[in-house]
Amino acid sequence: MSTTIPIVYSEEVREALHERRPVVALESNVITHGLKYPHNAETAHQVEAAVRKGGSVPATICIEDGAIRVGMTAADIERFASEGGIPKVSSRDLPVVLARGGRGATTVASSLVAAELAGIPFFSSAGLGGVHRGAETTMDISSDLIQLTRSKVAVVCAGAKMILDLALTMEYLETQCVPVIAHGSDDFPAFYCASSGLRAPHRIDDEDLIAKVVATHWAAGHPGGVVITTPPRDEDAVDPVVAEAAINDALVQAERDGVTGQGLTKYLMHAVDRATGGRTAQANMAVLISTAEVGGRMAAAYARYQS
Ligand code: PSU
Ligand code: MN
Repeated sequence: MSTTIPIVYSEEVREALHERRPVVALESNVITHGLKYPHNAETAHQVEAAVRKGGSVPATICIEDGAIRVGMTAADIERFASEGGIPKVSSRDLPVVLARGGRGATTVASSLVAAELAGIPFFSSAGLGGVHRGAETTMDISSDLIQLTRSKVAVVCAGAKMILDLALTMEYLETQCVPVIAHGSDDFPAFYCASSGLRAPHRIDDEDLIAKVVATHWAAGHPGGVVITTPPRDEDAVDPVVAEAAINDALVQAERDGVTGQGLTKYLMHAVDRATGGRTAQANMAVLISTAEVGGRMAAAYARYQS
């Protein structure tokens, strides 16, 4: 028996793909696990509006009734935002949740799987998962990075989450042959902050040239993605000294509470939000939105390049 993965498209996304108009895939784990209600629902809608402003059609992805939804409806977003207990589904969980007819919120990694299956070459989120601090003993490396080596999807983001070891994250991407292109800055951004202190291997401000780089990567036979970074806007960025202090405290708390595995990213992000009086959550929302607009422009540039 051959198995096909059920995919349910929203009308708008189906039409856009049919007419070869640009589409940007978006994750849903940030709705269920990243932000609190009702900010999560409001932000998800603002992210979609930002993709449109950039010139593309948004396709927020989730799993419902054992099918991949590509293009969540407003009702889907409200349900995911307000109901507790919807599981985080990363790549390793995807076949189990689909085969069981279950539901879940997709991470960057599983959203990339879904985007490629749906024929969407661009994805946007605020920050990638990456190599965690202390990974030399815990081996905690986000499957977001591994999936980038396996799915032909370009990812537009404000770098990787600052709670991570960003130098090791960059090393990993280099080792795994994933191109990193910085748009609008010399450095790899740190999600809440404009710079991680690490220089990006390439800076390209011309969006049409970035589209050509993505097309060239795939023409050369690479089976994976490309990371395109865009820094947070000055008015949204958090003071790096404040963020770093909060992260260090959060790491100590996580160790004390024995938090490891798939719950760690959420635990750390929320601890940092509390320590900064919500400042980082605010930045997270703003960066999701500003990044989505850039993602919309990049996907549009890629569609122009392809035509
Ligand atoms: N928690 C948040 N915001 C997020 C995530 C978790 O406050 O954005 C996410 C993203 O969905 C990302 C995932 O893909 O966490 C990475 O998790 P892990 O480090 O467990 O791979
Ligand atoms: Mn992990």
